[in-house]
Amino acid sequence: MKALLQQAARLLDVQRLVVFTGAGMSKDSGLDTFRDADGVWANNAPQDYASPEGFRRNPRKVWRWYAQRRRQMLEAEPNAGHKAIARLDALLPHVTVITQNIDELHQRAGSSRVLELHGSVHRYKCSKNCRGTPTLTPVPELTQEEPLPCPNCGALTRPDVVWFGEMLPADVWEGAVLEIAACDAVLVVGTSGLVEPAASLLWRAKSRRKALVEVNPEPTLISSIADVLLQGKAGETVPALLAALKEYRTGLH
Ligand code: BJW
Repeated sequence: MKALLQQAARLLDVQRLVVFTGAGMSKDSGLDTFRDADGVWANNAPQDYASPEGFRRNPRKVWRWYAQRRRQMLEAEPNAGHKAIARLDALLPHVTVITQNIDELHQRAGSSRVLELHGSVHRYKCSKNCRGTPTLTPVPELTQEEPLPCPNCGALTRPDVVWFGEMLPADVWEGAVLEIAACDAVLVVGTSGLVEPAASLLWRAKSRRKALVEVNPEPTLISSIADVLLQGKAGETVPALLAALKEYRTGLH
């Protein structure tokens, strides 16, 4: 593992780094992934809880499910992996986190540039997209069990997250594409790489010859294009990688 960490550190000592994360990033904070055996989809069908059709069929059920997950996410703390990623801001000139997660744990750990591809559980919006809903909402309102009406048009509100069949927020997507084009290397942590168009960013990076380092306990679809696979948990392996990067930089001076 030491040699792999050193190899990864050499690849990540760059001017512009993208850190691309998925649900495995927050597993060591006690939050479930989606597709692992004990994951979110094991007991909850995605078409019922993460699709516009599911919300139309039973808005109350979906709202309650997100209220419960929101509480879990509020109670969770950033793990050592989130904190190590935040510390990269002080080590490298330009670090952008592109996350599929909706838990805001990167922001709470202190990362300064975070692009949320799939939104945030801590915001809500009008289900009819009338654009009258505030984007930032006080937490007490969001922990309530019944769907709130949109203050602008009266339609039901919904979590500001991206469900299957929905477009990603255009400004965030464009920002992510630009960051991938401009970066020198990508650190990928805790994603299966199964969900599009998010995963296509990694293939785009590869086709532009960016270095790719992956952290995951299991090989994934992305492992085939990674220059280095660090097989391990985010909460342990990312801090070890940060230490290796610091050591590598010290050796250079
Ligand atoms: C650890 C660990 C530890 C464990 N440490 N690691 C092209 C081809 C095929 C399908 C499509 C395609 N283009 C679009 C689609 C359809 C669809 C899609 O991708 N489907 C696939 C599943 C087949 N995509 C969409 O619908 C997207 N929209 C779209 O494409 O719009 C354009 C369009 C519109 C209309 C018509 C057609 C096209 C939207 C996708 C939205 C995804 N939303 C969700 C829910 C968000 C809200 C919520 O949280 O409730 O986002 S689904 C879920 O998956 C969530 C995640 O962000 C996302 C990715 O999952 P992630 O993070 O990778 O988690 P897992 O569980 O898959 O993996 C966890 C990993 O962690 C594993 O590898 C573990 O080993 C690892 N791990 N412990 C580190 N301790």
